[in-house]
Amino acid sequence: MSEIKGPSPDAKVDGSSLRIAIVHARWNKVIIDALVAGALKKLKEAGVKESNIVVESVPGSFELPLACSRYMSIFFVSYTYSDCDRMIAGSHIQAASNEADLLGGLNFGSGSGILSPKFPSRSGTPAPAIPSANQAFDAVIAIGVLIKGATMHFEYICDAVSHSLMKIQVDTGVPVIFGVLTALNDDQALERAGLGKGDKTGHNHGEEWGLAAVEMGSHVRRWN
Ligand code: DLZ
Repeated sequence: MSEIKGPSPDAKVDGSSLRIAIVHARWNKVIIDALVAGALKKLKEAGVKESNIVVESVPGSFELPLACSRYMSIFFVSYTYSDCDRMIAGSHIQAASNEADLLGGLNFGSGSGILSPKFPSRSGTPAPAIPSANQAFDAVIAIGVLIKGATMHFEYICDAVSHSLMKIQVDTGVPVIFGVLTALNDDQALERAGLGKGDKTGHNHGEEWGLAAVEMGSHVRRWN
């Protein structure tokens, strides 16, 4: 009996207007690199423009939730004030973040909800909530490779990271794609990046994560 896994290949979505962030850990780098490449390949095939993709790295998987949540608080701003029009776009996220600070009062991740940041206008009149189409990213792909060792470290990190990533996406309404492999040994992880040995090459799961980001990003635009 053939086993069908993963989303239907028929689910073709146009990603040409989407902005996607990939945040990846650097532990197990060979596997990470293959997964990131797989995700990028599918993003591009779906039409996501290179200029609308940002790739950021953090040391390990434990750092992924914080990085993802910060990325969601950074806006591509196309926003009109009474006395200034500004466009902040592109991949210079730190610059965008600083610029947003300068513009006054973007509320970073303090629980006020990133879809309606407090953005006071210069005249003192509260500015309207920024529509979700203007948020920095339509989806964030969190990629990490956790491989079980001799201690309980693996279990704690897997548990913390998976719960935190889920919480971030539910709390913010921005899809977080769970690209964290939780493997019991090196071979399991290699196979899931399409790097397995012999006749067990496996399949690169990064590709599904890319597709999932495009699909969820476009769903959320429609739902908002
Ligand atoms: C410490 C650690 C260990 C033992 N294993 C992994 C791993 O398999 N995959 C991974 O992404 N990160 C690992 N780390 C690092 C932690 O995720 C984290 O970076 C450090 O504990 C510092 O917070």
